[in-house]
Amino acid sequence: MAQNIDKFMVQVKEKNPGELLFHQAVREVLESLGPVLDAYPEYTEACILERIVEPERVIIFRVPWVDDHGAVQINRGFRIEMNSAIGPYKGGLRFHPTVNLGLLKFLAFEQVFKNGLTSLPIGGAKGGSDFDPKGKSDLEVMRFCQSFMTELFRHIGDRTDIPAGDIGVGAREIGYLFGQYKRIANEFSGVLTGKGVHWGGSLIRPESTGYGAVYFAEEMLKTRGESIRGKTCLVSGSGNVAQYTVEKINQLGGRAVTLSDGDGFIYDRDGIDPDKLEWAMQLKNVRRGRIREYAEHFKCEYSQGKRPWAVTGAQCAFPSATENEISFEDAKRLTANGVYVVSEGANMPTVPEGVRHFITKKVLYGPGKAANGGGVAISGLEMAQNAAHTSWSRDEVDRQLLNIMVNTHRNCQETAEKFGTPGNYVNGANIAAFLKIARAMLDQGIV
Ligand code: NDP
Ligand code: 2IT
Repeated sequence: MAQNIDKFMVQVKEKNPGELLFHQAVREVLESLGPVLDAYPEYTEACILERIVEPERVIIFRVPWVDDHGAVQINRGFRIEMNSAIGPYKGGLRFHPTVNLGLLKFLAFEQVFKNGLTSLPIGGAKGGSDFDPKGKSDLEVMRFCQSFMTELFRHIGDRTDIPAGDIGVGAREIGYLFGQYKRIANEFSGVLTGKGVHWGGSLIRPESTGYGAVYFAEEMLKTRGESIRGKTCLVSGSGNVAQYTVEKINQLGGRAVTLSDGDGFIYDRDGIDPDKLEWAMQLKNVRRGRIREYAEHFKCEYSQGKRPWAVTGAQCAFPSATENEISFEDAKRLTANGVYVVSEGANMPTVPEGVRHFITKKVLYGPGKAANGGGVAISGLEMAQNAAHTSWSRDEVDRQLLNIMVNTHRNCQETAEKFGTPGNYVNGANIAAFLKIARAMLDQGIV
């Protein structure tokens, strides 16, 4: 199988030159699939692998806008419609200067598998722009979003492709994007998720990714008769996912001690309690400041230019910032310092050598496509509520979120066992998702 993977990867690299993150994501999935392809030769005959790595459609477009000084700015917009075998394209939009075709193809590829694990009828997509919302005024962000949607609107729809948020795209951006869609399409529909709760959004959608990553950790801990209660947790990032990860850790009796952003991290050894978290949310979501200010305000440690993985005394880690933020060295340091639970709120935050290290060390390691699926799952429930012209209570949505995370965990656990690698959630997630999507692709013929 290793030889076959190498051969397959040569083709993937030739067809997608320079897209290193995409190569990394594809290789990781392939490394899980050997036993499945042996058991089901029909998938090889039907070229499912060759098809699953090829986006169904890629849209790239110019996004011109005018800044507050009257200067013309040009960004690039993308939407990768990766796979619609089990439902309409679904996945977030990322606005960040590092956005390019390869980055979004990796995220779209991950999304296909993640969405397959939620049990909901949603295909996979990702999009975004190299636009940086940081340091821009609200009006600049609005003008950018309006220009972006003026092209994107013709490609999306509530039964075709339903974008949502990701890095740099939160409630403010979704509002501006929705406003422009409604204006030019002349329809009020569930074409985006993550909408405001007063105009079609779902309760718990903002909380869902972070809450879900903690629910997933709790399920992994249960397999050893343990829970989050009393555990010390390292959290990276300080955006949407990180904030609600900390909130749920607090609710379940754990203690989160770190938060970070692109500049550095804070270490609050007393714990980021609900009042401090509320302050951090104001800082990041309203004042749009830097995490350094938390350390100044609460008089705790701040490390410039570093990530929180060398902090000692923790048992759990929740990477919730960005891809490849846990290096091999970080992974080794984490386990040496006693961390034995890693639940990924971010997409692909651990480098491949780090993932292998966690698995060898029998860490309870929940890969992003399983552990952070709560966000897109509640997006799926937002679509269901919109389609039925109704809205469910907070408790109802949270109950469904917990249920989905428990089922995702069980599905990954049972699949890993069935295919001979008990406790390996990477294999469990990749195989369970692949089987679901591959079967649907086979049923639908050569498309
Ligand atoms: P936000 O924009 O709300 O927050 C992102 C956080 O990560 C910020 O603290 C940001 O710091 C930090 N960050 C971003 N890029 C980098 C970088 N290159 N290096 C260091 N820090 C960085 O995004 P989200 O919280 O929504 O997303 C975080 C992760 O979770 C991403 O991997 C995303 O794909 C994933 N995810 C998000 C879901 C969602 O529903 N929102 C669902 C599932 C996964 P700074 O302010 O300095 O940029
Ligand atoms: O990575 C992700 O799963 C997201 N950014 C959320 C996607 C969605 O459609 O809610």
